[in-house]
Parts: sequence; C-alpha cells; structure tokens
Amino acid sequence: VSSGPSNWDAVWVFAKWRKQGQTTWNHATLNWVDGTGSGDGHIEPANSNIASANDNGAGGSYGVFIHRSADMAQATVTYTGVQLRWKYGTDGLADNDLVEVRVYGIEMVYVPQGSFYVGSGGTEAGAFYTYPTTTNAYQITSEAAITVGTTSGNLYYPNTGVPGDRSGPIPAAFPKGYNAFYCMKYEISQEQYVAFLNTLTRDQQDTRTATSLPTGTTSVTNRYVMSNTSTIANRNGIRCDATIHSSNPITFYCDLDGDGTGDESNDGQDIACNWTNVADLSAYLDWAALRPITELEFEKACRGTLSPVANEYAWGNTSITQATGISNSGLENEVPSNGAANASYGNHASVQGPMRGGSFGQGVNTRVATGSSYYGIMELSGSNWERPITIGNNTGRNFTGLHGNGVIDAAGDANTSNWPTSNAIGVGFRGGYWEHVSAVTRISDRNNAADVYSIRTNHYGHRGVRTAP
Ligand SMILES: [Ca+2]
Ligand SMILES: [Ca+2]
Ligand SMILES: [Ca+2]
Repeated sequence: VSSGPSNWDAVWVFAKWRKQGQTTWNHATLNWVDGTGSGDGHIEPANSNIASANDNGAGGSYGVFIHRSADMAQATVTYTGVQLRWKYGTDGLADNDLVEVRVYGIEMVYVPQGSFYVGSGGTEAGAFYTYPTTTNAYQITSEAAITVGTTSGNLYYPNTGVPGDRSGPIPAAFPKGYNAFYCMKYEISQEQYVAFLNTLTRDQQDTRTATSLPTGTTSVTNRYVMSNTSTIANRNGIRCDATIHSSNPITFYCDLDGDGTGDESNDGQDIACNWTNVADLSAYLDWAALRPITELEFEKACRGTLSPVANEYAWGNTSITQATGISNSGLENEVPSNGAANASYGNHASVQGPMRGGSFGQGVNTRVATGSSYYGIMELSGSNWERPITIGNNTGRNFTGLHGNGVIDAAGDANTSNWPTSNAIGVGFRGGYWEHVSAVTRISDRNNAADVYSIRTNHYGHRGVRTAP
C-alpha cells in the first residue's frame, strides 16, 4: 500500500547447498551488483522487486527480499519465473560439480524509515518516557545516540520490574528503529526450526535441542526434543525417530498428533516454536542471515508511526480478547475456537501453548480483529515471549546490528560480533506470552525488558529482523 503504513510484505529468500556425497550444508552467496534484482543478474517477474545488500563486501548477498512493487491489498501474490544468480565460484564450486540445493523463504514485513514513539504515556511497568513527565512518550527521530538520564528531555524509565540500569548512552550504532528494517511477520515456526535443524551437523543438532543426542547415541527415550519429554509438552511437536544413527545428522520432523509419522497436515508445522533459549534463537538467525530485533524496533514494529495510545496492545487499542480454545488443531487453518479472539494470553486451560502464526481474525480483516500491528506483523502481543536486545545493560547497548552470515560455529552457536550468547545477557523480554496476564502483553511493558534467563522453557520464542538494503 502507498498510503497509511506505506509498506509491503516480502519474502526473505536464501539457499543452502552441498556437494554430492557431502553431509555438510553451506550457505549460498548470491550475486550483488547494485542491489536491484535486474542489476544483480536476478530475474524479476512483472510487478515484483528483488532487493539485497552487499553482505560480504565483495559483491555477494546472503539472501534477497522479493516483494510486490505495485499496490495491492488482501490478496494472494503468485510469482513464477523468479531466478536468482548464485556466485557458486565464490562458494568454491566448479561448473561441473553436482550439488543439492535447498531454498528457504521467510515471510517478512517492511517497516519504513520514520520517526516514532517508545512508551505510551500509560502505566506499563518500566515503560519509556521523556524525563521528567511519565505520561509523555519519547520520540525517536534519527539513529543518533540517545542519552538515558534525568535531564529534562532525556529518555528515561522507572525502576519497576527488571527494566535495566537506567544508564546510557544508547550508541549511534545500536539499531533504534528509525531506519527501515524488515521484521518477520510471525514468530519462528516449528517447521522453520526443523528446517534449520535438518541442515546441521550431528554436534550442532545436539547443541540446538534439549534432548541429549551426541555421537554414539542410537536410541532416544525422550523424543520431543525441544521439551525433552516423552509426550508433547505445550504444543511443541518437534521430534525424531526413537532409533537414530550413531553419528550421522538426525532428521527431525513435526508430529503434533503424536502418531510417529512426521509432517502430516495436522502436525503443527505453523505453530510458533517454543522451548527455545537465546542461544537457539541467535543460532537460527545467524543461519538465516537475519539478526535479532532490538526493543526499540519492537515498539516501532507494533505501533508504527502513530501517536501512542496509553497502555495499548500491538493492535493499537486497550481491548484484548483471549483465545479460549483451539479449532483445527495443528492444521494450516488452526484458529481459536472463539472467533472474536485476537491474542493468546492468560493461561487458558484449553490453549496451553502457542498457536499457529496468524491464527486470529476469522473473516474480519481489521487490525484489532487480527491482533496485528500497524504494519500487519502478528502475535507481537501474546503467544511466545520474545527476546529483543535490551537497552537496559551495556551488553545490550553494545549491539551494533550486524547480520548473520548463514554460518554458525562447529558447536552450533551463532558467531556474529556483539550478538547475545548462551548466557542471555543483553537480551530481555517483550510482548508477554500465552500464560501471562494481559498487562504484560502491552507494547510498552518493560517489566522484564532486561531480565536474564538462559534456559529453554515452554513460552520462549523469537523473531528476527534485517536492516533494509
Ligand atoms: Ca503425525
Ligand atoms: Ca509474541
Ligand atoms: Ca555466523
């Protein structure tokens, strides 16, 4: 659309490859000349645009955004004939090498450059305001460094909950949400996490799952590998077979119905992936050549450029309707059993876990009914508890917004400079989750914005972003 949010949805497309006979997957380097699809040798179908960045500094990009280039709303886009030029020589391949290629797509939403507010002027715990008036939200108008403190006009926040050290500055390099970025439309799904696991080495897979699966293990008692339980816990159906090879990579699959056959239509592939820790999330984002979202970008992704509404949820008002059950469980059309629901929160006995990404708003395509943000980003309030980079401690403030390069280390961890690591310092929580009271799911709630938890549990999830090329 060219009015209102003036933005578009896109798909982030990247590829992995391996030579015939290899077990190890590699990230594909795509051609980059000027970042426009045609200039890069890619083929753009009519009414589409292909955009990318010079990620490796040598004319190579780690993926491309493909999006509609003409106005269109509430309809399905289908493109055929997209072609991406791969710099396989750069990746060490010869013309006659035989290779296997896997191509991935992640739904993203474009958040345009522009000024916006953090804090709503409401009563949320630890919320941002313009010192000294707690009812005045703080406006971010550039990517310049921000002073945190108690001089009139500074960004500040009350010491309610675990909001951080109330210190600064927030350096210029810290992504503030003023500049344009792409944000994942949904939380990382179980299918996406399985796709990631299934390109890893056995050692990496062992690190990125809760069940112990080291080389030498040939049978698995607890097969739901993210919760490490023998039965499904809180709707995470990711598992592997009970009998596994002693050293080869394991094939994981979704099996929400628990019948031992993976990736059937009712196996919950589109359910948000819970039972993940910060190191899992960083590794996924590095593998996908994305990066973590910051808590300033989180508020922009929710509120957009609109004036804040005190105590608002991600859809821009203070009214929230709880999902009280699940229909079509695990199917691609999974929905709350009460059609008016727009969020998963409040620990309803008939929900007890995240739901399918985009499951709210049956037949009514308004922002409030669908529980969507200003830009159409889903489940920012409720579902899984998301883990943005905090401005509440030095480790968080030192984040510079580097993107992943598609490659994680041999142990299975992300290895991008200034990213959060397994100790989870520098990361907090935003948006609440399926078990929380509604107040914690508000856009500006910072009750746990600098809280440090490194464990895997049934309500931790995430989404990634990428600075716009
Ligand atoms: Ca199944
Ligand atoms: Ca969420
Ligand atoms: Ca990396």
